[in-house]
Parts: sequence; structure tokens; C-alpha cells
Amino acid sequence: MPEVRKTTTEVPDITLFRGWADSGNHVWSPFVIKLEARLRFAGVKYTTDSGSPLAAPKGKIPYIELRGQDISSFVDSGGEIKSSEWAIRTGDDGSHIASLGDSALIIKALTAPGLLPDINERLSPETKCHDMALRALLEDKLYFYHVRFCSSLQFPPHCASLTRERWVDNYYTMRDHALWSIPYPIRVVVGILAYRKHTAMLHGQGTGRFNGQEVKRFKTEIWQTIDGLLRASKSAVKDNGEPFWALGGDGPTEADATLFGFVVSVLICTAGPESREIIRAFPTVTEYAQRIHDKYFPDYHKWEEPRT
Ligand SMILES: N[C@@H](CCC(=O)N[C@@H](CS)C(=O)NCC(=O)O)C(=O)O
Repeated sequence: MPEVRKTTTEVPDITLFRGWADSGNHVWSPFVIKLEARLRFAGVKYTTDSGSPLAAPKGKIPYIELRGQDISSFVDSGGEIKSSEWAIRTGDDGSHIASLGDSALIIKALTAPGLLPDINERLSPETKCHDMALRALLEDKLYFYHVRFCSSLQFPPHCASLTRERWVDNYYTMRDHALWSIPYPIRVVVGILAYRKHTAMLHGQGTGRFNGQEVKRFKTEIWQTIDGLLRASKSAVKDNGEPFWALGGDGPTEADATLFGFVVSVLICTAGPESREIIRAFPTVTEYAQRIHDKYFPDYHKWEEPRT
């Protein structure tokens, strides 16, 4: 398998804010893992810090900061990433600090000066569309099943009749992990507010109107379909123990960063046991993530394998 093209661009000092300080470990956010994978596929070095959604340019993690960097080259010629996307401030030492949020915008911005290779450039129009559809399936559909709250606006203990994953069935695990930086008793109040905000959002988005069995069926169908795709991709290439890629090519596409992020997020998140059980029923899906982890994240702890 040919190596992914490495860039010759001078590498700026990139700090990636992941929401948690857990160095040497994957974090629970699939979008953070996606961005780290995308950087590592290209061999781009970065340092990590915890940061917080409150400090993030778009109120979400991940986000990045570039220090003392002229950001005019991190603006793509198509005009999608404008310099106004970057939030600029002056650090204590007088240097300019530019920050940008959203994994997709960050990837586009780093691709503009050639720091990241455009790994989808050589794909056919059909494959480009499949790649985008797979990312949308995960980021804009499956994601909501994972974070799904109870559709009731009541506090979790009062809505026991529905199955709920990260933020409902496993509310306390999720709250204490996601809000780790907020001390008690403020965390309790912020947890309730976050719960209510997301419940309302999911009701509007639609996921909040399904019951637990329906959501479980939808999640299983998605992972089953992805398993079929990965089994076909794996069998289409000579198996030499190296990573195989979702769309069957000889290198990763954008969808691989996202898919790796979602598989790993499920495998490590102790607030999502139902999804973990679903994924573990598909050994090719875990093998896909394991091979990518082994090659690109040898310095990170791997998720625990189920006890047999
Ligand atoms: N479209 C964003 C999504 C990022 C996202 O949803 N991050 C979540 C964590 S997985 C977050 O920061 N949520 C905090 C909040 O919504 O307040 C991306 O690709 O970066």
C-alpha cells in the first residue's frame, strides 16, 4: 500500500483542544478522534490540550490554535474558509494566536496551504459522493442516536421508561466525564441545564421522538451496513495486516477519519454500553479500528477487549 503523501509545507505549531486533558488516550468525542486521525494519516505533528467548549470559537470541541502564524495561507482559494473564520487574539507574550473550530473546517483550512494532503482529490465523482454520504450518516444521523436524551424534559430519574444512551441511561457517568472541569455542586446545576438543552435540541431534530427500541434498531442497521462495507473492502485487497480503508482504495479517504472516530468513540465510552455491544458483534468493524490504531496511534492506549 503506498504511503499517504507527506507535505513539504513548514509545519506550524498546532495545539489541538480535545475537551479532556487525558494525554495518551483517545477521548470520547468522535470529532476529536477524527481530526487526530486526519492529522496522523498525513504525519502532521500537534500538541494536545484540554480546552473547553466555553473557550471554543464555535462552542464545541475540537478546536485548534496556531501561535504566531500568518493565517493568510490557511484560507482556501475557493473562499470556503475565510480569514474571518479564524478568531484572532493576542497572547500574554504579545504573539498572535489564531483559533478555529469544527473538525471539517479545520481540515479544509489545513489542506489549503498543503499542510494536509487533499486525500479525496483523486476520487471519482461517485466515490466522492459515497465518501460524503458515509460521513453524513455518521456525523449527522448516528451521532444523535449516541447522544440521545429522553424526549421528556424531566430530570433523568423520572423518565425511566425509555432506553437512553450516553446522556440518559448513563447520565451520571456522562455528566461527570463531560463536565469534569466544573466543580461540585455547580456541576449538578450545569448538568441539568445541559440535559435540558440537549433534550430540546433532540426533540426538534427528531431523534428525541423515537423510543429506545427504535433507536437501537436504527443504530444496529447502521453498524450492520458499515460492517458489510468493511468486509467487502477488506476482501478486495491483499491482506497483509495493514489498515484497510472503507471505500476500498489503497489509502484513507476523509470518511476513514470519521469512521475511525466513531468506532473508537463507541469502544471507549463507558456511557454507551448498548452501542459498544452492537459494534462488538461485528469483528471486522473493530479490526478496522484496531489496525488503524496500531499503525497511527501506537503511543495511545487501546480500548479494552471484552472478557471472554
Ligand atoms: N461539527 C462539529 C461537531 C463537534 C461536536 O459536536 N462536539 C461536541 C463533543 S462530541 C461538543 O463539543 N459538544 C458541546 C456542546 O454542544 O456544548 C465538528 O465536526 O467539530
